[in-house]
Amino acid sequence: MDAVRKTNITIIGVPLHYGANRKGVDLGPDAIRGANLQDRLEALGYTIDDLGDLQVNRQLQPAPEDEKLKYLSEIARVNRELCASVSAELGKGRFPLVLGGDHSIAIGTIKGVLQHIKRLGVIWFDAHTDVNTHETTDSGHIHGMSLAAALGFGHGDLTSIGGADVKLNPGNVVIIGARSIDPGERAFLKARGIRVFTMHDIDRDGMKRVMEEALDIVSNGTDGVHLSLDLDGMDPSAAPGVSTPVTGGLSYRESHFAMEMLFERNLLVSAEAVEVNPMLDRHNKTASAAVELIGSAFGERIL
Ligand code: B3U
Ligand code: MN
Ligand code: MN
Repeated sequence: MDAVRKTNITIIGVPLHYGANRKGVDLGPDAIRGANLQDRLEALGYTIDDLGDLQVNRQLQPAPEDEKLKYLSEIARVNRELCASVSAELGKGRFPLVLGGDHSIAIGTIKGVLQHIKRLGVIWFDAHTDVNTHETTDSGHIHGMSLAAALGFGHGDLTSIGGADVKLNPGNVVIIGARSIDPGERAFLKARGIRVFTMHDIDRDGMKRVMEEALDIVSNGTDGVHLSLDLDGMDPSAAPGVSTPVTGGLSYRESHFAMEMLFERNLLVSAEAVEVNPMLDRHNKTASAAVELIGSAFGERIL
């Protein structure tokens, strides 16, 4: 599969907030568009087709507080549609760029990519690790379960999207920027041997060494790499408009350097930017950061 070098990008918006159980993340796609995503990518020489947004039911009754899979049926339905759309675009030889929405949409994106690229590497840029299931979650928020679901763990309505046997290999996944991991997630990550580069690792070794190792892992024995960019991976000073900010995150330059290194390896086949919440933002700073990071991942250079 010829990656990166794809010049035709399809933008798909997914205005979903139910996975975060917090209003505002559903405004993410338009906030990111409003930060001039298309112009920025066109200036780099890409051709863009924006499909607009998937339909999300905005009228759901609030989920019960103790529910462990809040809004499961709508989240599963939207992700099935997203999976089909991502798969169709890849089938046309285009690069799917998905705009969230909360991080539960990674299930649909990744399952869609896996229809074409069976051996897929994933870079999961995030303050969290999103490997809860309904059995380990405290919050019942499905955005904290999406990586587990893409690996084949969790509720059948999520793991069956795009085929229950279609799933990521844990050895091809890296998480970068983690600093908030639940006890059940820690056990999951250890049991499956998923490589997590925590903020501690980045402090100790620097982003250059971390990304070199991360890129070696995701490219080894794979046919392409997906970037799942949760903006809360950045420090809240650089990206304040996210649903669940966690202090002590990646700086603006560390984040950009990671994206620049990713571009240099020419591995990407798909990407998504998630958890931008303009209701909690200032001057669209977080959506702008998302667009700038995407720019770096697609080849933008300082000089
Ligand atoms: N691990 C917690 C918190 C969380 C996960 N992802 C986000 N927050 N954005 C949970 O709810 O599963
Ligand atoms: Mn996340
Ligand atoms: Mn997160």
